Amino acid sequence: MAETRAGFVALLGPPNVGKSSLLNALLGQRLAIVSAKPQTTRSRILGILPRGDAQILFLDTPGRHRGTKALNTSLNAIVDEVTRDCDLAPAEVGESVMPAALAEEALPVSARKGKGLDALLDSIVARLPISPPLYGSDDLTDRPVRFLCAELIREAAMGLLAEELPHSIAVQVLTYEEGGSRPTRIRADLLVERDSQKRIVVGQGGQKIKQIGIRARQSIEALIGAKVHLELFVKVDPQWSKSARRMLELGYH
Ligand SMILES: Nc1nc2c(ncn2[C@@H]2O[C@H](COP(=O)(O)OP(=O)(O)OP(=O)(O)O)[C@@H](O)[C@H]2O)c(=O)[nH]1
Ligand SMILES: [Mg+2]
Repeated sequence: MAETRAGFVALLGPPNVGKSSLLNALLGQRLAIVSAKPQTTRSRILGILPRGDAQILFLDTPGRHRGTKALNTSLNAIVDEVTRDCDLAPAEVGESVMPAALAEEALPVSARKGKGLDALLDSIVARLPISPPLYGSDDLTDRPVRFLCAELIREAAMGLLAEELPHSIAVQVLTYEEGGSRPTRIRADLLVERDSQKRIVVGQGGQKIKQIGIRARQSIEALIGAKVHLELFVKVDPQWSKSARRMLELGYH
């Protein structure tokens, strides 16, 4: 029997350097959300890639950053945990992201142009432990589809809102009902921390939340391959980024 390999490969690095973009490029699928603003990723995102006889288990992580809010502490704890538990991690975490211990060996990659990805994957596979596959052959991630939908809604909001506000936003999917021949019906809360933020997210005459809804619906339809009816509600929840329990409920753990 052919020798199979499988292992966890961490994507580690400072905020906003392109870790999630690289994950998506390597998977050939938009799994992790991306934005031009730092602190986009808020949890460990597993992306499963079969390659020949190997199974690469990528772990996208939040960028390590300073800050003492419960959210920052919890994000850094995720980075520590993944660093400790993975089979391969960057030899040196600097400005660039290198998801493998490639001592002295540097591989130029571009997530945007899709350059260098094959060489990187070959290099990773060669370093994975001998192991049977750890997940099903069709699995893409361990996250439920409603979490991925919540993330796509947050991505749309991050893209359409100015500088500071995105960090105050969280999304919770309330209902997810597959409709058979009818559109999948999704209702979600878009949480902010203050009333003033709610006004900005709703926008004049509800224009901003309408734009967020349209963009998010298109991304979700592309993900699940079905028509979607999306309803968004903007709510003030001053506690979400201060409470560990609340963050767990939101899937940021
Ligand atoms: N030109 C170029 N831009 C890139 C590339 N990869 C990512 N970017 C851009 O860099 C920005 C950050 O990308 P993300 O993938 O969200 O970065 P991240 O490291 O996951 O960020 P955090 O989750 O906030 O730590 C986005 O605007 C991307 O479009 C690349 O290969 N080339
Ligand atoms: Mg990210």
